[in-house]
Amino acid sequence: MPRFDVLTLFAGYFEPLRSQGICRRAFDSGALQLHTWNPRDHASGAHRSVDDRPYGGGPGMVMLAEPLLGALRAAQSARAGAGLGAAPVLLFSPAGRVLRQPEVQRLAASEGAVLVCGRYEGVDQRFIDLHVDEEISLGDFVLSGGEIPAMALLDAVARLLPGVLGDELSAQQDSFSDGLLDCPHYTRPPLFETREVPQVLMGGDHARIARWRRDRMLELSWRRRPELVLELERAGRLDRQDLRMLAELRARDAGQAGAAPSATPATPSAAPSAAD
Ligand code: 9D3
Repeated sequence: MPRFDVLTLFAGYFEPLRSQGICRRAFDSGALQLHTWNPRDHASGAHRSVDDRPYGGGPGMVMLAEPLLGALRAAQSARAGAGLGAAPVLLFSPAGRVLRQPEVQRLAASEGAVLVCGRYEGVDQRFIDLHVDEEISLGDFVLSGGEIPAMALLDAVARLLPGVLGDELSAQQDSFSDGLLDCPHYTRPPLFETREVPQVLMGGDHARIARWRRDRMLELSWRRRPELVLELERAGRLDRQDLRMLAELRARDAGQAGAAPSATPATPSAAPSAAD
């Protein structure tokens, strides 16, 4: 049962998680615990400042180390009082490593973590050096702070907790838990505008349906995210039929003689044909 302690100047961001959707179910059932700590409650001086101008000049403000440390000590003390060990301290920062599902899975199976939400231009580097175990980013775009990334992490953890989704299978089977993009899905009606549902899904041959879905996952991943397929191949996580499909996809690419994949990968040198 993970517990998360969030250091934030804006605890109000987290209220909707407590009152709506999957996260609410996780909190209500006790499968997930959330506490917030405001650095301002640990700030000193008449103005209770939590930020100041950067040494060396430049734009924006920097979060002070001392109020963050006060909030961190309060959080770790409360965790110790609840019988928990020292938790890892994760800072949300655009300079962090991009969050991926294996880390979400580890956190869901753990006692939780302290999540530090940065604001302004950043956090005094000495707090990071001395007290942060890991920096996490949501990707290469600019937000105004770490609160939304923290909420994203909590949502991703909540849906993995036993009894929360009500459907244990979808958490296990979905995109990324096995390292590929998901296959396309269809429901009624059988004919929509000009398009029919693929015939294989309308028959009852479950082995054929499973193979068709796996092939579509491989095909879509190969076109949009070839590095995901290459990683599974490298790790020996593709079976014989997967490898046959992959050989066919490579043959198609070769047949198109240098034609770009339909969604060009971020790095042209990482295109499928360059990697084998
Ligand atoms: C000019 C340098 N900027 C870095 C891109 C400064 C800066 C911008 C925005 C520093 C911090 C922020 C606030 N962003 C986060 O705290 C943040 C974030 C993000 O902006 N994008 C993706 N993931 C994350 S995790 C935390």
